[in-house]
Amino acid sequence: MSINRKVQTLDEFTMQQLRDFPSATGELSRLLRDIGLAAKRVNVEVNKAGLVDILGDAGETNVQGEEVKKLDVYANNQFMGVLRHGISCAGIGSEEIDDVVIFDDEISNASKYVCLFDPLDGSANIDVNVSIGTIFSIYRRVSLVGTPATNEDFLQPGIKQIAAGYVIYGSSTMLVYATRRGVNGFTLDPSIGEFTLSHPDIKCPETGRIYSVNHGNFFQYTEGVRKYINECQRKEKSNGGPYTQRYIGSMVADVHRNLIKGGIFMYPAIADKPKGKLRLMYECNPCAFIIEVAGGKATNGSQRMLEVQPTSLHQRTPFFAGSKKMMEELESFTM
Ligand code: P6P
Repeated sequence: MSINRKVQTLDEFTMQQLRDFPSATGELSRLLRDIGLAAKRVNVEVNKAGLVDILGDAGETNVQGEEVKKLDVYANNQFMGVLRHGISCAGIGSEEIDDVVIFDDEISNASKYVCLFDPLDGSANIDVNVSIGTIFSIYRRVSLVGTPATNEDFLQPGIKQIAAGYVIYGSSTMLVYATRRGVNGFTLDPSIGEFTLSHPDIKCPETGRIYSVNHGNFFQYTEGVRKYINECQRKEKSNGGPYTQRYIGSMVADVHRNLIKGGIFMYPAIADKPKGKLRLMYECNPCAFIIEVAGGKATNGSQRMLEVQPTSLHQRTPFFAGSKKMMEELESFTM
């Protein structure tokens, strides 16, 4: 009986990766399957957010001091729940929770991975139906497997990531993840309720014509960033007219567009956010990992993003990432 291999589901894809590496334990495949399950559950709620009273503030504020939307809470609980009840994760760090959560049960302690995630990034866009996303990052533990995970397992530089990815809840729902072997995109097929391989071996175009930045903060940026933005707008550019400016205000959507079409995304430091706005551990490092594996570059404005040594779970960082040549053009103005 021939099995329809034309449409490979996420689980079939990760199983195939396992076949290619017989020494692998299958833990990463199971972890990715757990993340895919939580993403499908979140997707259902995101898709009907306008229909039921799940909008609006949950009346709480999260560790960031931001008003928490009910979907934030739901998404956080879904991802934490599947990972806690799975068999491949020793603990998690979440944008929604002050400290890391060590699962500390026999099965979880025997897991070799920990996971960090922003369960629903861009949640301010929920009420206006703009694409939002989940971002996740997977590390191998540095603490002894068989014992409870420790803080050090989470505060590792991005270069140590085993895998990283995002889910974009947009016109379609996609899960994109990277390992060192490559970046692959899976589109949710509602007819079978599975993520199916739709974007194999994604490469970030070496250059592009889209620059993505919040122009409202222009006069707060450094001189070098301002000069680069002016360069993007210059008419008589050697490679044609001015670039196109696109800024969705939802990191996953902006990063995903640039990953596919080429472009550069910038969230520089500004006066009231001297260390930037975006979070190193569960927003910038996973996106930087994906962009680099796909052939692009990512920095904090002065250093390769993946080499930054973290000091705290929720630390912020300036973030510049995208097509290699556009990043090099930026660096000619800023570094
Ligand atoms: P600003 C959404 O709140 C978010 O964290 C990212 O998804 C997005 O890229 C950024 O903030 C937008 O921030 O200050 O431009 O609205």
